[in-house]
Amino acid sequence: MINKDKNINQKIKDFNIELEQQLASVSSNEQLEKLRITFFGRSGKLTELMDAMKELSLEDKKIFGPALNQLKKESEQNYNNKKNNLEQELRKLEVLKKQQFDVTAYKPGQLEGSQHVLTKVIEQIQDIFISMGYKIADGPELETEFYNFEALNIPKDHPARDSQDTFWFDVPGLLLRTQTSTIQVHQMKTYGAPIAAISTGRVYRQEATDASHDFAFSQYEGFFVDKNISMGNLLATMKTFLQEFFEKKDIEIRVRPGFFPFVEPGIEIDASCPFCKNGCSVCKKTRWIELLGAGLVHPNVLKCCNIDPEKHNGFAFGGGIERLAMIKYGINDIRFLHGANIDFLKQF
Ligand code: FA5
Repeated sequence: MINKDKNINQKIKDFNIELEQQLASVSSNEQLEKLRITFFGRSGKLTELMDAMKELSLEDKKIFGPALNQLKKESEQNYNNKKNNLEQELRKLEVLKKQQFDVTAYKPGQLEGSQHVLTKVIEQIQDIFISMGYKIADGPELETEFYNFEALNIPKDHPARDSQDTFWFDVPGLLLRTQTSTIQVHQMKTYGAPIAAISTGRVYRQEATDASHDFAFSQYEGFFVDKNISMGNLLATMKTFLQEFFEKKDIEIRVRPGFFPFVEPGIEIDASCPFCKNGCSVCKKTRWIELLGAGLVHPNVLKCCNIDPEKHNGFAFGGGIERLAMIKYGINDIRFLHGANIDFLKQF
């Protein structure tokens, strides 16, 4: 019995010393969990001691029972204190790490972001027109029937509405704009004449997708309203713009009559297809790619914007931004521009 007494007493002491030493060296949650299993787990050191109690006589149990209960209470308390302290320390470390995190640090070999080619083209368009004295204008993508059609001289029964199959909302009269020409109306209504502005943005049309068409694409729209503006001014502006944009590269341009209800007369400008000599899927075997529409602003549009067509007139033009990017950078499918293929995007 005496041997057993010494044995349990010694075991309690050893347990305490060992626990103290190991708790002091713990510095992570993983280490603390290992310690918990070793000392307080189902077959851990504390359970071993408790099991040893079962072997004792009733008399010895009375002596060692309270000592073991005290050991259990105190050791678990020590463990919990360590756990709380460790949690606080780790939290402090985490905060310190975040404070010291250098967002500007360069990691070699890291994939670098770059400007999307369409953003690049948008900036090039804006730069050219800013240099000609135009201001930048913007307008909403969610539009009303009035700004997308009526104000642009396209009345309810006009066939032009069929040609631009529209994404309509459940709310009557609301739609996704089919063209950025809506912006000229917003601008002229707000600022009157004279005005010269360039705008860019997304437009949406319910149409099938192919190498040169998508159902969502980007357009630019420019307009200049002042006094005595002529087709000559429009053609000179378009020539300057296209020469600057294509950096005077050998791109052939052709001008032909075109119909848009909001201009009179109207024209369309095409560029020779840079992808083929005898016709391909991008130019639909015509050798020409339609670049933009333009013309002198229709008097009805000016009137609708409270501008007197007897005093002021002007021109407007608008085209596809993807088309410009495709021709300038030799991209033969518009869908590349709307995808997220990193290898493709990295080239620009
Ligand atoms: C218009 O949208 C007129 N607002 C342009 C305009 C402005 C005319 C001002 C007169 C005065 P159109 O529907 O033709 O016109 O489209 C203009 C250009 O957008 C086209 O020349 C072409 O470059 C581009 N485009 C048209 N449909 C698509 C499409 N589905 N995907 C990509 N680009 C397109």
